Amino acid sequence: MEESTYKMSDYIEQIKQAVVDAKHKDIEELVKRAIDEKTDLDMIVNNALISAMDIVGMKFSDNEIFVPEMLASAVTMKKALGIIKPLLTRKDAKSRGTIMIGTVKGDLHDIGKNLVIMMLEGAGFRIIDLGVDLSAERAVAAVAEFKPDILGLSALLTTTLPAMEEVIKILKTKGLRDSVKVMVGGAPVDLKFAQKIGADGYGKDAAEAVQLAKTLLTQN
Ligand code: B1M
Repeated sequence: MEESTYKMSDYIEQIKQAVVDAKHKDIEELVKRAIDEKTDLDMIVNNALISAMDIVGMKFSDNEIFVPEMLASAVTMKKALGIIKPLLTRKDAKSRGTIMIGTVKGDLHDIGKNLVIMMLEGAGFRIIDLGVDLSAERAVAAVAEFKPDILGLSALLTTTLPAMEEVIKILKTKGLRDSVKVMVGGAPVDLKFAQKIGADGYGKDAAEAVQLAKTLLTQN
């Protein structure tokens, strides 16, 4: 018992460090081993991977690392998520509804969005991924074409926050605002901002995004 507890925290620490150090060649093997040893998936995601990106962000703010290193850590994290994704998503369940989701214009950060997608898929939602650098025009055209139940918008840069409001404005202009719920998220987003721009809800993290999506769909 003690040995397995030790092993689990050891794996968490090793995975976290491997992402911080951008050990992209080793990460998949390490994550597979941790999973084989029954390390908790939530702990791998939250305590190892997301914690690692927080450290990377701090190092970047302190000028200890620069964009290439930050990118290499992001690549490493994506490889780790690639191993975890099939274990979180279910293919059997009947769809709870369709969610279209993208990172707004000017913003290339997609790890958080992809994690939110993984959790939503795991909860039984059908996802249409609109990728990154999503212009308001493209988002609104996609809503008109695919008629999702929810449009999810992600932003990681304070400079790209106004792009979320732009999407909502154009939805209104085109008469589509009442046809779709809009949920927003990302590190610089908070509830106050979501309310200010007229979004239907805000998710702090992937777990909250799933809860919010379920709630929004019961309001239909
Ligand atoms: Co960038 N970057 N980055 N970056 N980057 C941040 C965001 C930053 C905080 C780093 C820092 O300074 N400490 C900073 C932003 C400062 C600010 O605006 N206040 C920053 C900067 C400045 C930049 C550049 C401008 C750097 C430069 O070029 N000088 C540049 C911008 C490029 C662009 O987008 N146009 C840039 C580039 C990059 C890379 C490309 C190198 C890489 C991204 C790779 C990729 O995503 N494919 C990168 C990375 C990796 C980061 C950090 C280190 C990590 C982001 C991440 O993946 N976090 C980040 C620092 C940090 O966040 N600590 C930083 C892990 C992820 C799981 O969390 O995305 O927050 P997060 O998602 C969470 C929640 O926010 C929420 O759920 C997720 C899961 O819990 N969530 C939602 C997210 N979307 C949601 C949607 C929802 C609901 C919840 O509903 C729809």
